[in-house]
Amino acid sequence: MTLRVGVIGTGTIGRDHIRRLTTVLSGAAVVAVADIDRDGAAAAAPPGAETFDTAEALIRSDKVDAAVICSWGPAHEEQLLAAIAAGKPVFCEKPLTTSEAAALKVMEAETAFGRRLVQVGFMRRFDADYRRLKAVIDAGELGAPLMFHSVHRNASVPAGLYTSDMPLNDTLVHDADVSRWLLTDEIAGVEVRLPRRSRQGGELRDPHLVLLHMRSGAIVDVEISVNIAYGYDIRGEVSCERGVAALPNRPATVVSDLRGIRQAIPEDWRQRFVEAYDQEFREWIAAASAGTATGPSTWDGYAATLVADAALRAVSSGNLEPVAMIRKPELYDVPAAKAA
Ligand code: NAD
Ligand code: ISE
Repeated sequence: MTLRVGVIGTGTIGRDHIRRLTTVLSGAAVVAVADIDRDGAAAAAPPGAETFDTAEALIRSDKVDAAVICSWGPAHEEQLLAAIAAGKPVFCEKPLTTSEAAALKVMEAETAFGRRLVQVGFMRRFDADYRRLKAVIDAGELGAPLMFHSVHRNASVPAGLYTSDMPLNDTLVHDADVSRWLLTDEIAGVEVRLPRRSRQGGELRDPHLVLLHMRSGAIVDVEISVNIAYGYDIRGEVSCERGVAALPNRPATVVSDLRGIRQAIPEDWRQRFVEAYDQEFREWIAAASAGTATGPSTWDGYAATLVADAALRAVSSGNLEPVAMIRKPELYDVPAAKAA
């Protein structure tokens, strides 16, 4: 059976996901697209796919079995609620929502439905290097994880569109999610320090040094630099009681010439995580074809939203801001070892 997918939001990542669903992966076909920019949607539609005027019409259509949401964060809530109301599996790019209240609404709707329908786009959980790192920590030979050093560097972000809150509510959410997943822990509080401002981004607040205080007492330090010019550089190292485990340097051809010896660095997230996005969608297609969702859940999206909110409060207060989660609904109580 081929899963008939409708893609909402045909901007940068929407088009990249259409490409992978259409030309890389099997088991799915993009049969519908929608975007507030209708012409953009029509241009991105693969042959034979219908262009809808609204996301809601696409979700309700009998031609569509499952939806992929790649619109801007503030639009996710309404689109997720529409997919849950239609009982259709939905992949939603991060962030799940842009407010705690919205995340709770989505969670209430999904728990009332009674079956998981939502997978959130935290693709690092599908990256082979991160999966191997987690396997080492989970094996326990190195003892308990004490510190995680996470580095998240973007070569550049779109001037004007990417605002000063976004390093925390758009970019940090990946580090927050991967910290909870890698350490099998929850984030209890957030501190933010603002180093000297980089002149690369004009008035943009950048870089940030974020401290995530985990419930276990472990501490995660995160460097967020979004205009570092040289490339997209993601690093991670976990210090445990009896050793250290780190992401490897990415393999890249070694070029030797008049300028010396060098290796290319990925330009952006599309290059660095290409295999992770492919695997993320392989697993989504399998679950959605069975009418459900696995992998990062609404609960995980809610957790990341709370961390982003706390980080933004920490910028204003200069204090350690607490993260208070509601009790986890049973629907999301997957044994840690099974969670992607
Ligand atoms: P983009 O601006 O390139 O594209 C967003 C598209 O959504 C635009 O075409 C816009 O017209 C459309 N849109 C906005 N509101 C809409 C609505 N109500 N209905 C239909 N279409 C609507 O942005 P992007 O970089 O493609 O990011 C899209 C989403 O993907 C964001 O949530 C972003 O955080 C996320 N993202 C995730 C990753 C990742 O690594 N997982 C990487 C990039 C972006
Ligand atoms: C973008 O939306 C992503 O999700 C990327 O993975 C991240 O590195 C970037 O900073 C975000 O803007």
